Amino acid sequence: MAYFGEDIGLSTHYINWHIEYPFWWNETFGYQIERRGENYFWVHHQLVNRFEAERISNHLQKIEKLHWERNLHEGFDPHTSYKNGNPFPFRHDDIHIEDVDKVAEVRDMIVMENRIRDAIAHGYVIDKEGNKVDINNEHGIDILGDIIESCVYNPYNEYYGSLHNMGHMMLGHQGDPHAKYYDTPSVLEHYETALRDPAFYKQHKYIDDLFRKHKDHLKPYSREELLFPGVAINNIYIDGPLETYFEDYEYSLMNAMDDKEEMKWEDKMEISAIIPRLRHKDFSFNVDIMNNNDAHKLATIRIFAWPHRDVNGVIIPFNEGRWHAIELDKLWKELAPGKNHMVRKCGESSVTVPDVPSLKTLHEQAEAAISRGNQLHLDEFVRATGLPNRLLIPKGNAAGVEFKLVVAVTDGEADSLNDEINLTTKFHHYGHHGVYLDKKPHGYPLDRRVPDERLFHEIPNFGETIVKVFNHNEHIHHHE
Ligand SMILES: [Cu+2]
Repeated sequence: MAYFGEDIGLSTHYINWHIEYPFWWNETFGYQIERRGENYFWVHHQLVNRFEAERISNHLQKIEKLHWERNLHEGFDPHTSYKNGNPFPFRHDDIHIEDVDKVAEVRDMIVMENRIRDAIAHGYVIDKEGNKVDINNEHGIDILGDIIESCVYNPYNEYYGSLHNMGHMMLGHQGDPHAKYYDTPSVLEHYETALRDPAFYKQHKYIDDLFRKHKDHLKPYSREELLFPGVAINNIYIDGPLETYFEDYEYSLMNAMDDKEEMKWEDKMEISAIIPRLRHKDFSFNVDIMNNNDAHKLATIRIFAWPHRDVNGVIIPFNEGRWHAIELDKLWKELAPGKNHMVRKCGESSVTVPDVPSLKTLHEQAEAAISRGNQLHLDEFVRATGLPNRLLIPKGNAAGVEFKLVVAVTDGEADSLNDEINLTTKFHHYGHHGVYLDKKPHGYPLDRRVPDERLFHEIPNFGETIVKVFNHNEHIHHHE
């Protein structure tokens, strides 16, 4: 499973998301970030779901969520040190979670958790002035996210604390809670490295569970809300293999080298690392959509998948699976009257981005552009918050891992925030400068509980099929 947590592109996604959505952001910086708390929920929800899908691919049980009063089974040694030579703290297996000096007591964490659980059960939070703020609505997840992380938008920081940020510090220092040997921040306290520690996924599964409790309080979507009149999906299929493989990837480390005067590097000396990373072969999503209206219709097309079976081969029920869905793509498409055939290439997925080139590559491209008198084009790297496209589909395995692929075609006119997105092909998945372009909640229409799955099967503008993802232990080596 290290290929997932140690993937440089995945950590780049995570840090870029945090740069776009800093927890310390407030209006004095120029704009308000819309749906900040919901976005926080969604980015972590997707990481947890993707991690679980990778675990199933590797025949592993699902993640056990964190429990403050139980032992933490997974240890972690980051094998990493700071520039001044101080090592990052490590943690043994099976430790009993303890109070951490200058951070918090275990009891504090439990109290914070219980206050949040109370708020969810009541359906409201309390702000600093003692007012009740209703959260049993579409925007409640925003307030809950602000409270759990917590960010500056937290309505009552002193009361609800900071379950997530403080939790990271608590877990990160369990190897040495009284700072006898280490007083350096742990991997969990840096966005660049947090995804490496398995405790990250345990803590986020625990937080995800709180969000689910809240979402389960909301009224399920009705047939009327879900229908897109006159529009039907006739067929869904994948063109090309759903197959992953590993490749060796050479990454220049020149930007990480000590460049102090006394370090005399030979000219043209190069240092790089070769790391295996996951990729997938090319495929495309194909959807036949019928538009029985006389007019053109703008449609939002939402593509999700979840593991069809658990690690024991038991089919995951619809209402459970939909919570574990990974988002594969979201796009807008103009439907002509009559039959429409949509082909969407895997590389176009709006939830993903290309890998950022190394500093060395950027340097070379810049030099080349200057010598030719050209502009340097880096447009494809502008929307940096997405997941690496290489990780669009989970690894799968030799026998093939079954996924339920769900496509929902909804009314684009009603869903989109402005006309601009209808024209642009570049959709900023996590919003752009604080504005989020899709009016529907993240994960719609699978974000709320589905008491009777027949409703979903009967909606003509929704469709589903089963696909298999393979990995035949193929590894493309770097050396000849
Ligand atoms: Cu976190």
